[in-house]
Amino acid sequence: MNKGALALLIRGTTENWSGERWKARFDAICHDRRVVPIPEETIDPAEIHYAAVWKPAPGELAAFPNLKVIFNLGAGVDALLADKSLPNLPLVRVAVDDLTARMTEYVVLHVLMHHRQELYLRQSQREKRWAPKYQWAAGAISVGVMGLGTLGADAAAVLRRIGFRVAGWSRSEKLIDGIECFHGAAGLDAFLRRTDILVCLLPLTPDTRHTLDRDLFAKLNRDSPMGAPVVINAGRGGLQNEADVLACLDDGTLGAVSLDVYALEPQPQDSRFWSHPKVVLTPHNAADTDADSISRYVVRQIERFEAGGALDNVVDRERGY
Ligand code: NDP
Ligand code: OXD
Repeated sequence: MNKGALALLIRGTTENWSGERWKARFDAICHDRRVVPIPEETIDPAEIHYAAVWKPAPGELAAFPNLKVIFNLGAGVDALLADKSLPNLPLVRVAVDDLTARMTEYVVLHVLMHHRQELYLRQSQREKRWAPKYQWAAGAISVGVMGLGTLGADAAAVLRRIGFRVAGWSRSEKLIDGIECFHGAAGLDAFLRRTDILVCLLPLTPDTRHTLDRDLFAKLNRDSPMGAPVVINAGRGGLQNEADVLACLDDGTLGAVSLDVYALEPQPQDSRFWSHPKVVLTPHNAADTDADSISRYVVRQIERFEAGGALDNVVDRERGY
């Protein structure tokens, strides 16, 4: 009997999301299962049992009457859940070591960049100024990681290993060796008060939208050895109130930010984020999605599901992540 086909609905525009690349990777490991890029190929929609997607158009997934599982090819499912016609089927998100390691690289790079005063040092170099500033040790700096899930927990562990004082904040209570754990609304203020560098790796949900606002920034440690606190956001642009971010940089509530994600992507030419001296901008590439490891992850899950096993990393639609 024919195996149910796997539809690919990949609507990204960057090299990372090249449809041909993903199709080649899935073909190489799917053997006797058809891999069907939509809409290029014609197929009876009833033959599609699985869909691997990145930002499909609203309504596209509702066209497959025998769909059993939807695999989001990224970790964040906010764009997908915004589609009110999304079939009510198991939705699996990405959680693979490759993506986690890439995000940890980004977080460590940016925490160290601010900790080691790189913005100041590069400016001094441009001005040919030999003007070292005292460099405090990692152990003098408290990093707070918002979101202690797949990505946040790994970044926190590596920062801890480097020597930072690391805390994390999550929805549910956690116990992680070497990390001071806070949770829920009740734990937020204490978490913020001790934080010099705030790293945000939350998912974007109705509860987390615009969490990063003036009110929150004002609660970060005002006695930081760094002068003013720093914020690094690689979760989603919708987590930050962008007018507040800029105003808080201008009035000194924040010392600097590293932002990988924005409400509008790509950022428009007239955005102040491009040129603000206290902003380190990256174009939503903190953790690229690797077609090799993620196609293997999806196909492994399909095979296990067909053998009667459970799916991993199924999104809880009530929580939104
Ligand atoms: P997970 O689902 O594994 O972890 C999410 C974490 O956030 C959990 O610790 C969860 O708490 C916590 N959380 C969620 N809602 C709340 C809340 N209301 N209050 C407090 N804590 C909350 O996600 P990942 O770690 O895999 O990914 C996080 C996000 O990173 C993705 O959703 C995506 O948006 C973004 N991302 C960005 C990329 C980039 O290139 N910039 C690449 C990949 C992902 P609890 O543990 O209690 O459930
Ligand atoms: C993801 C992303 O969610 O690329 O994986 O942002």
